Amino acid sequence: MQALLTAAMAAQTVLFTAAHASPLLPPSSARPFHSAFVGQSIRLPSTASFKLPMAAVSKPLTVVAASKKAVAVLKGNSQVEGVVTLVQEDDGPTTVKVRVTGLTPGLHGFHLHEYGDTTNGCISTGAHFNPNNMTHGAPEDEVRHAGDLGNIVANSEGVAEATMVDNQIPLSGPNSVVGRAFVVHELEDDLGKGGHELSLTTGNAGGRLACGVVGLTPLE
Ligand SMILES: [Cu+2]
Ligand SMILES: [Zn+2]
Repeated sequence: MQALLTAAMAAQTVLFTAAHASPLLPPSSARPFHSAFVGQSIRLPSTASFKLPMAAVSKPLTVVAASKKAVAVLKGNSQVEGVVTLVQEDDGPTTVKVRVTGLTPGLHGFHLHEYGDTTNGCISTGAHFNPNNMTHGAPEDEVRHAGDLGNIVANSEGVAEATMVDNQIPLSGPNSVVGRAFVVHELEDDLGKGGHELSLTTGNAGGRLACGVVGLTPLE
């Protein structure tokens, strides 16, 4: 027992002195050799390593600022409700995922309206978002409102699910749709081709069943 303790203490002393002694000894002998090398080799990497951190810093900042995600929770004066999520990478198209429940089976007009104002229900969200002064159309038409996203289709359970990719509803810039509102309608949007007096303004899609304001949400 005594022997073990002494051995352990001795081992500790050896480690201790070794840790202290070794850093002290080599520098005094190595210094004259190293200083000449270190002085020269540091100059080249120092300019290179100055550029690298700057590139590494500016790149992630650009990526973080360019990716945007938003959500709209749709509600109204009926059983109809839903959630819409929007994601945009850089200046690319916006991917819109929609899930609405409580609908009658079939087609329902689905648009982005100009205002995120629901003080008087979905009526106060205004007309279709139309920054380029166009007439109403289908999402794939050249001539359309930016907010024209066509129809969503409800199944026999009254559930409509859709994924849309669109170039006219960005989440940043002058035509950003953040702060505007999605509206789901009572009737089918005729996409401007119904011949009704409302076809070229609203697609004659009828009443507004539910709406929700687009707001930014964390990227996850
Ligand atoms: Cu609408
Ligand atoms: Zn429209």
